[in-house]
Amino acid sequence: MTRSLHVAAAQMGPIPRAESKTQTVSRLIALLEEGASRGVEVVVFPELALSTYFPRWWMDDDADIDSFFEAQMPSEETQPLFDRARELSVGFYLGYAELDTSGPTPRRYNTSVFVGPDGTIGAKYRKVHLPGHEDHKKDWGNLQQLEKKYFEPGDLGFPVFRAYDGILGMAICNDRRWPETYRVMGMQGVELIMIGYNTPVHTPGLPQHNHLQGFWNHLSMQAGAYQNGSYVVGAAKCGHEEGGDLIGQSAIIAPTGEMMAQAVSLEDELISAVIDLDRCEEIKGWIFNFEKHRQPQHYSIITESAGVQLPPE
Ligand code: CDT
Repeated sequence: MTRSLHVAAAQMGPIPRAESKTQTVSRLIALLEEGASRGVEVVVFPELALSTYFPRWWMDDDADIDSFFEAQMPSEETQPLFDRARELSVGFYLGYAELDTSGPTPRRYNTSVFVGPDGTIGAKYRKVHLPGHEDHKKDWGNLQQLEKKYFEPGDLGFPVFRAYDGILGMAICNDRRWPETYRVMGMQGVELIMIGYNTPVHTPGLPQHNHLQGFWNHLSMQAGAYQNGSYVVGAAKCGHEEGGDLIGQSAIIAPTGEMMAQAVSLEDELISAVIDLDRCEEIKGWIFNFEKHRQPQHYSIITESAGVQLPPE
């Protein structure tokens, strides 16, 4: 093994609305410390890891909404996590709600950062694929998916970056269902894709999908890993949270699509595996050798339109 890396997914159980950010950050630090005690070098935390999954609620009051967002990263509350990571020399991926006040109007994004083992932010990603709706579906109660109300689509694309002698990238929750997410990073040579998620078991009106959520979770991440010859680490926030159930099944997936580790609870749980980034080449250099086998002249419909273009009647 020449480019080995010890990676972890730090799954989190439910975060009640009443839990303070300081309490939540102490849970993150406990998971980080467990990782460090095992020799883990990089920990992937969930999407929106600093609060409950607030897009389930319709909120009108700006102060209520702002309470879930971070105008600074690190903030006063999250600084202890950054400090502990630096002391332990452990890097991490952290999902949070970002309030960007750098321009003339404030903007809100569903964001993740990669923080290197030196405790500084090395890369940022803003969620591109926002699920759900922006209208108030009152009869859905606390099972709404109001990401389109609270966030705007990310404006940073799918950047990859060099760290740990490899090429790393990030995605957030719903992004993991889209092959484009993985391919755009695959085209930049990505070797480890870090993904945090909050996925409800139940979508109102579709009870027939409840038992499939776990299947789709792994199906998407395993396919994305294999088809791009990249490791994928997916970290869930899960369990019974504010009246709704979120799936778990955090996973570490090899570039062959094989499952290397999987969470077995719906609580705070750290899973880890030693990966070999050199194994990406088994897939990237053969069956999915893009340079040799891709035929981009036939793929233009993918970037020319978002919607389906039906054939003439
Ligand atoms: N957080 C997030 O993106 N959740 C979505 C729910 C989809 S249901 C409209 C997901 O893809 O898991």
